[in-house]
Amino acid sequence: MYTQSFSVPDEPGQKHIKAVAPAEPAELMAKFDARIDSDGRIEPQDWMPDAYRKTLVRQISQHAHSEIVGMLPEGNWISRAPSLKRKAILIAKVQDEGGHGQYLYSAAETLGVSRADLLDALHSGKAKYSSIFNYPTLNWADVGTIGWLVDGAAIMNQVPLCRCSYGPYSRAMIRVCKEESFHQRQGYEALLVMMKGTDEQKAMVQDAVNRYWWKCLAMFGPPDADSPHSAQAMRWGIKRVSNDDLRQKFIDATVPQAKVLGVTLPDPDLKWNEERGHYDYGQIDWDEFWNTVNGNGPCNKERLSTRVKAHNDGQWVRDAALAHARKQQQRAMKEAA
Ligand code: BYC
Repeated sequence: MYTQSFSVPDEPGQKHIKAVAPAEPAELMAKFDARIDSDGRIEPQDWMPDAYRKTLVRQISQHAHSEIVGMLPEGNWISRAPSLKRKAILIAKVQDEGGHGQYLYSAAETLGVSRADLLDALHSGKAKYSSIFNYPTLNWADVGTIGWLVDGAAIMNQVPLCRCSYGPYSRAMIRVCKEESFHQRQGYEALLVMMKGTDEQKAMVQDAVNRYWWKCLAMFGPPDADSPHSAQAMRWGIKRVSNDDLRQKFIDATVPQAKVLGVTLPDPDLKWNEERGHYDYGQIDWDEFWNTVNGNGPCNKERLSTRVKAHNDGQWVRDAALAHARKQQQRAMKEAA
C-alpha cells in the first residue's frame, strides 16, 4: 500500500539555501557542502559540522525513542488479542518496533553519543518521542487503527528518510520502511475484517478512527511556518519533504482507503480541491499537540514510568551479556597467548 515510490526528487533550487556555521573550517565545510549538493552520503568517519551532527543525534534519538515507547500502546493488547493468529501478528509487529529502536540507537551511536546517555535523556523526560504514543488504546479496533493510520503516517514520513544524507540513518530506514509497510497492511486488514462484522464492531472501528485521525495528522510535526528545524534540515538533505507536504500526501492517500473500509474521517472540511489537486482539510488542534509533546497528554506519565521500569527490570540481562562478553574476551586472549 505504501512503498518507496512515495519518495520524490528534491524541489528544484532546494539545495541552494546557504546556512553555513561560521566557526567551521572553511575547506572542510566546502567539501561537506559539495557532498551534500551532489546528493552524496556523509559517513561516520567523514568530517561534518557540529550542528549537522547535533541535528542528527536529536532526530535519530527521538525517532529511536518513538519506536521503543511505541511498543507500549499495542503491547498492552498482546494478552487480549482476539485469536491466536492476531496475537502472533501483534507479537511480531511489536518486536519489529523494538528492532527499529535498536537500529536507530546504533545509527545514533555512530555520531559519537552513547546509548546510555540517550536513554537517560528519555527516562528523565528531557528527550522527546512521538506525540501519538501518549494516547490510550481502549479496544481492539485501536490496534488495527494504529496499524492503518499511525504506521501509515510513519511510512509516509520515513520513506523520504531512506534518502537522508547521513548514510547509517538512510540505510536503517530502508529496512524499517519495509517492515512498517507490513505493519500498515496488517492494521488495515484487521479493520476490514471488523467492518464485515457486527454493528458493534463497525462502531468500534469508527470510534477508534474518530479518536486517532487528528492525532495522526499532528504526527508530521508543526506547520512548516512554525517548524524551527525544517529549513536547515532540508538544506542538509536530512529531511527531504516538508511537514505540511507529507501531511497532505498522507491525507490524499488515506481518504480513498477510508472509503474502501467504509469509515468516515472525522473532518467536515475534508473535500477534494480540483484546483490544488489535493484534499482540503480542517484545523489541527496545535494547542493539544504541544500540550502532549510537553508531557501533559493523557498517557505521558504512564508511558515513561512503564519504560523506566522495563529498563530497570532489564538490568540483569545487560549485566549478564556484559559478563559473558568479558569471559569470551578473556578466553580468546588466553587462547591467543
Ligand atoms: N511528536 O522543527 P520541527 C512510529 C517536535 S515511530 C513529538 O518540525 P523536526 C511507530 C520536534 O522534535 C514515528 N515532538 O522538528 C513506532 C521539535 O522539538 P525539539 C516517529 C514532535 O525534527 C511504533 C519541535 O517539535 N518518527 O512510527 O525538523 C509503533 C519542532 O518541530 C513531533 C520519527 O521520529 C511529534 N509528532 O521535524 C508504530 C521520524 N513533531 O527537538 C509506529 C523522524 C515535531 O526542537 N523524525 N516535534 O525539542 C522526523 O521526521 C522529524 O523529527 C519530525 C519533526 C517530522 C518528527
